[in-house]
Parts: sequence; C-alpha cells; structure tokens
Amino acid sequence: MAKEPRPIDELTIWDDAKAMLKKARREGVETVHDRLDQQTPHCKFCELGTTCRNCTMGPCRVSEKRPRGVCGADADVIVARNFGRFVTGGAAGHSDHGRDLIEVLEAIVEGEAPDYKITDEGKLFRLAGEVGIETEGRELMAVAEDLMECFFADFGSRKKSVSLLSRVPEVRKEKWAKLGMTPRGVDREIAEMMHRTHMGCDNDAPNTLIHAARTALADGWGGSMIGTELSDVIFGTPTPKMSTANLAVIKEDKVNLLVHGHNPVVSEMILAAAREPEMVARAKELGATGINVAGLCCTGNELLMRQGIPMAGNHLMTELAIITGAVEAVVVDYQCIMPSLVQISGCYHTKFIDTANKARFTGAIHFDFQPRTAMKQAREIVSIAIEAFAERDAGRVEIPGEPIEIMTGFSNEAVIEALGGTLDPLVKAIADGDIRGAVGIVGCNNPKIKHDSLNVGLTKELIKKDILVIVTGCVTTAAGKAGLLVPEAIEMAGPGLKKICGALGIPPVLHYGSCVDNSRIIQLCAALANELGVDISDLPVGASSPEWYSEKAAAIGLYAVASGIYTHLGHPPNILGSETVTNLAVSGLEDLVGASFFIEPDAVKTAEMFDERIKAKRKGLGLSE
Ligand code: XCC
Ligand code: SF4
Repeated sequence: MAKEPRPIDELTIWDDAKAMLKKARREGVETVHDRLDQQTPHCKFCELGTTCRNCTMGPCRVSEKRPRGVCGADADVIVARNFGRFVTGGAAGHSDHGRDLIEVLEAIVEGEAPDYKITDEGKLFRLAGEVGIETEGRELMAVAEDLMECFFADFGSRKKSVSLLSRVPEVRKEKWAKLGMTPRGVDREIAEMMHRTHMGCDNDAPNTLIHAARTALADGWGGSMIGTELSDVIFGTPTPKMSTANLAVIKEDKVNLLVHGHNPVVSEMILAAAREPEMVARAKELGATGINVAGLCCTGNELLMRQGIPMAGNHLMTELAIITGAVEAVVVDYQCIMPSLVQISGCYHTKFIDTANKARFTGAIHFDFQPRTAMKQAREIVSIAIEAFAERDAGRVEIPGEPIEIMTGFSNEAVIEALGGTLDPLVKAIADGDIRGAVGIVGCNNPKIKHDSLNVGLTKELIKKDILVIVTGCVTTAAGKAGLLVPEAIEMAGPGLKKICGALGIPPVLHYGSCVDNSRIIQLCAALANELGVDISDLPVGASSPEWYSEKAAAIGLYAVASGIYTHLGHPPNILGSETVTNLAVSGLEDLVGASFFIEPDAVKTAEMFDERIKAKRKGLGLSE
C-alpha cells in the first residue's frame, strides 16, 4: 500500500518551495520527497554501516548474532572500511574537479584554450611564490607552466606532501607527520584507500580512519584548494557584490537558463555566451526581453561569487526550479545533479543538457565540452535554450514570491582588503571579544531534514552569540533567503558582531563560495593561527554541516576535524554500528588531532555546544569568554 505523502509544511521552511511542491502534486510530478517516502524505512544494516560488499564470499551483514563476515571481518573493520571509501568518494569528486582546472591552465599555457585566460595574474604569481616557484623577473606564462606542473604533481606519488601544505602551521604539520596523516599525493591517497579496504588488507579500524583523514586532507589542502585557487586565477578572485536569491530570480519574460553542478569552466562560458548581443537579439526575436542565467548549487555559487548571477536555489530546490514551468534549459557539469531532473525536465519544455563525459545522464542532450571549443559549444547550448522559449506553455508557468537581496564575493583577499590590508583588525576584534569566534556552516540539503530548517536555525543562533558565520555551498542560498546575507542582518546579531560588521558595512554571515571553496576557510584559519603563533586547534572556531548528504561533505568534515576544527554534523554518517569508529569520531580524534565531530539535530543545542567550545578556546588563548 502506498504511503500517504507527508504534509508539505513538514518538508521545507520556504514558501517558494511549498508553492512548487503543491504544483508538483497537482501536476503529478514526483520529487525527492516522494522517493524518500518510497525508500523508507531504510535497511538497518546499511544505516549502521555493518554491510560489506567488498568481495563475493559475501555480501555480509554483521550483527550481535552474527558478529563476523565470511572472511572474519567484524563490525569495526567493516564500518571503518565503508566510511573510508565514503570519504574517499568525496575527496575524489572535489579533487578531480580541481584537476579539471589544472587542465584548463595547461590548455591556456599551451595556447589551446582561446576562450579562457589568466584573469588574476597577481594571484598566479603569489601562488607560485607560496609553492616555491621562482617568480622574480619571469614571464607570466613561464610561471603558469611551472605552477601547472607543480599542481599536477600534487596528484601523484613523487612528493612527500602536497604543495599548499606550505600554508599550514608547523605544529599542525608535525602532528600529521607523527600520526602518518600527512597527505602526500591526492590520487595516491585515494588509490591507497581503495587498496587498504580490499579484503585482507587494513583490518584495524583506527588505522583505516587515520588514512581516511589523510585522504580528506589531500582533498582540503590539495585537490579542493587547487580548484579554488586556479578558478580565481582563471576567472578572477571574488570581490563583494550584491545579487538575489530564491525561485523568483527566474523571470517570466526572459529565457531562463539554469547552470547546475560545480565546475565554473562550463558555466562561466555559458554566461559569457548568454551575454553576447547576437544571443540576446535572437531571444528578443522570439518575444523574450532577454536571457537570464541563474545558478543552482555550487556552480551557481561560483558564478554568484565572481559574476553576481542570481541564485535560483540549493540542492532541494533543483527539482522545484524546473516545476516553475519557466525554465528553458538546465545545463549541468557534475556532482549533486539528481538524475530525476531529466524526468522532470521532460514534464515541461525544459531542455536538460549535460556537458561532461564523466557525468552523462540518459535522456539528456550531450555536449563533450572542451577548453579548445568552449565558446562555440557554449553558444550552441545557449541557442538551444533560446529556441526552447518558443515551446514554453504560459498556462503552466508559476513563479512564486519576490527575490531576496544577498551580498556575496567574500574571498580571503577581499576580506583582507576590507580590513585594510592585514588580518590585524580581525585578530583585534576576536581579542576584544566583539567577534567571539567563527563557525563555517557548509554543505547540503537532505530530504530527511526539514529543508533548510537547521541551516538557517543554526546560523541565526550563532550570530546572536557574536559568532561570525561563514557559509558556502548550499547553505548560501538558505542564509540568503533568510535575509542573513545583507548588511542589515546585523539587527539579528549580537552587539559585538553588530558593531564590527556595521562599521565595515558587511553582513554577519559571509558568503565564501562553493564547496571546494571551503578551502578558503581552512586557509583563513591557518593564516589566523600563523598570525597568533598557535595551532589551528587553538582557535575559537568551528565547522558545521547541518543538513549534509554527500560523500563530499563527509570529506570536508573530516579534513576540517583533521585540521583541528571542531565539527558539527546534523545527523550521523553510517558508522553507528561500530563503537570503536563512533567513539573515535566523536571523541578519540580529539586526543589525536585536537578536534572531533559532534552530532546534534537541534539548532539551539548545537549553538550552545559551539559556544562552550569557543569559550574554552578563548580561555586557552588568554582571552575573555
Ligand atoms: Fe552538493 Fe555543492 Fe552539498 Fe550542495 S552543498 S548539495 S555537496 S552542491 Ni557542497
Ligand atoms: Fe564479507 Fe569479508 Fe567479503 Fe566483506 S570482505 S563481503 S565481510 S567476506
């Protein structure tokens, strides 16, 4: 018997989402929430992490009654192996994205990417300097070539550590070295995890988890960081700017093209093509007033940060955006793109276009997007969107609400510039207790959690306590829609934050970019620690992913913890079937790396936990609570 669908009010906190969920039910369109109902209750073994499918003597499910798999692996080993592979999947995703940026840089250096260029030359030289490349008196392209080689080598097996570890405080690096946690090469750690978790290899749960942390660190300080930095080099380092968010950024009178996925290599070019006069002219011929490129998820964040495009929604809004009936095309690259978007597009006039050979969707229009032909392909893609405008059924269009203002573009470079060129004013504000600490709230939506309730709830609780919040990924749109990403949001903050942010004219919640841009946050933490001459774990900072769902989020969480940052998750990963693994995650890691995870589904309690932690760390630094 089919289950009753859950009441729409329980699914999301947003009016735009509710309106589209109602429309979906009216029009018989299935969404992620319906499918969650079909899939629950989930398999208990899988939830606990105690299933193993790593060989064909199994699959095995272990429990109190049957404590060992066919090979003899117990729950600790199985859970650790599963979690290790889970984190590794995330590290691979971010890092392969980072590699794609190195390949674009390579194509630029070789003169094979006529439509891309080095936009931030100063940043390229600075980066080269940081990784020990000679820059004095050298040509831009020669330095770019060396940097490209250096970053490619960070993926391999010939280094003792990835190059951007140059940013990490010495004490932290010593800790990692002692633990065997120093990330050597991105692909190496990923491959080694697959090796270790083969039957008959690493059968000691803590040892597997140490390598999981090393793999995550290779992501955070390697693949992700390279992704962020080279995106800045190629497309420009973000600076503060205003934009808008929610479904109302979709315009009834325009050709609406949504970019979705993660990599700006595709979406930047789509935006450039959509801005060409010939394209706009064709859209007008068909009766539109122009072309509107809006973002979903992280490629949306990338373009929001650098180009100020509006944000249509986060993860759980992606299906709903199409249900407005006003979207001509969804253009995707990779990661977090629900395959259901193909079916939903098919219910409307929407063209679903994929662009990566490594992320194809059955039923999509496919482009093998390449640096050499990028602009030509982008024009073809935009043309498909424009022509689709003629097929739109005006009777099925419903765009809810009004767009909300947001401020974006806070790269570390932009923050330091706003502070007058150094971190000193920030250090002083922390020392004075005006800013008591900072928490990065990052990550996803998950249909198991009322959409954005925790993302928004926690952000509000923290700023009340004078804790600066930095957001990335899908939390961005959540914070934005809640009115937290504008300077006026200081009214919701505590007195200290109100004073500092008010003086600087910035919001108490800073948008720092996409998921790979969490590397900006750890870089900031490292810079603060270096400035104070302490370890990252001594800082009054934290991280949180309240509504996470993805392997990538687990990798981010683990590199944050391994970097010394106390990290909250709104619900646990599938590890509870092993006491050893669970205890290590929520307390044991504290002894090893000076930080651990904590799991808490309630926003108020979570904020209290952060508050306690920040008090303790402030005390440790000799500061007032
Ligand atoms: Fe994906 Fe990055 Fe999560 Fe959003 S936040 S659902 S991972 S798009 Ni990274
Ligand atoms: Fe079962 Fe061991 Fe094979 Fe896993 S590796 S499926 S526990 S026999």
